[in-house]
Amino acid sequence: MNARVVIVGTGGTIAGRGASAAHTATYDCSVETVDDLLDALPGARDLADIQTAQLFQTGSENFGNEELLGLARHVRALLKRDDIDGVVVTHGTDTIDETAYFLHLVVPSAKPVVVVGAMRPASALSADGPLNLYNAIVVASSAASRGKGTLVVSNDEIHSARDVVKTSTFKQEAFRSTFGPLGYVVEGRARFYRLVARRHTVESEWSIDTIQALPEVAIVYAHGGINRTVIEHMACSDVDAIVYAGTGNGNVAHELIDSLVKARARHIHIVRASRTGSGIVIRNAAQPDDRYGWIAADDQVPHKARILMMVALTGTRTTHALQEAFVTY
Ligand code: DAS
Repeated sequence: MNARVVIVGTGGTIAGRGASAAHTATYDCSVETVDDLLDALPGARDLADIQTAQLFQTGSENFGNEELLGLARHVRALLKRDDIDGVVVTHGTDTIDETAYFLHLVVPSAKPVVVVGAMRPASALSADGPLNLYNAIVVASSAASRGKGTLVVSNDEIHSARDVVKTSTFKQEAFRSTFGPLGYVVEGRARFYRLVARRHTVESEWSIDTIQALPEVAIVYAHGGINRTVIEHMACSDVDAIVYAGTGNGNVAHELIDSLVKARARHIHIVRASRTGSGIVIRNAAQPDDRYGWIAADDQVPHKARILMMVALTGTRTTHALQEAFVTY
């Protein structure tokens, strides 16, 4: 019996259309519906019994907390059904790594959830969307994908939502996982070679079933000559936490330390991450985190540290428990 898969459309370049086939980087985003994409995909209906749902139709740069919550609730409701075996989400690539990580943390199901996008619009020469979508259906239909957390499929690779990051504005090989992809999809077959060790989905302590709203977590990007006013403004706002995308090992310029310490005294959590894009931010190394009550982001890039922090703050406000989240997930 074929697997029963629902494809949830949210827009993005995968649903984009350009003025001509030569327009690979300038186009209207989020034009084609998920049914249009499926109808244009030869052999897709042989892979699985497919249903579709158009949840949003927007570029992923427009995703806010309401979209994250709405999508997670929708996916969760689908996966609770006995007549659904897996879900594919078509999504813009700009924030696909954030959305996938959110689903990975809050949707407590072992059934496969595969998030897929494209770097070229559907109308372009050598559009990557059709094969990416085909491969995503393959992965969502495969029993081998169960229990592996939310997956991102792109360019023949299967990435864990925990690790994957978008690293290029235009290249088809735009996605990278520090420790490599979990596997490949080749000629209609998902092949897995490794697993992530960190907790997710059914082992996660958080669930979209109980999350009503998400806290406000902002990111400040470090640069030479940075001025403290941005931190001081944030400290007077409604933010619950600041992820500081520091230089190197999450280093904080002398100019900012006092402002960040004062923000923490106002119950705003401070997470030290790194703007380098890879590596570990080590606790109490570059800064005395214990003394300041700050959190080190381990190996999460700033925009994914923000997702984890938002989710973790729904369950706890203690620095110790929040720090534990960064070494557990
Ligand atoms: N407009 C962007 C987005 O929706 C680009 C893309 O999908 O690749 O994320």
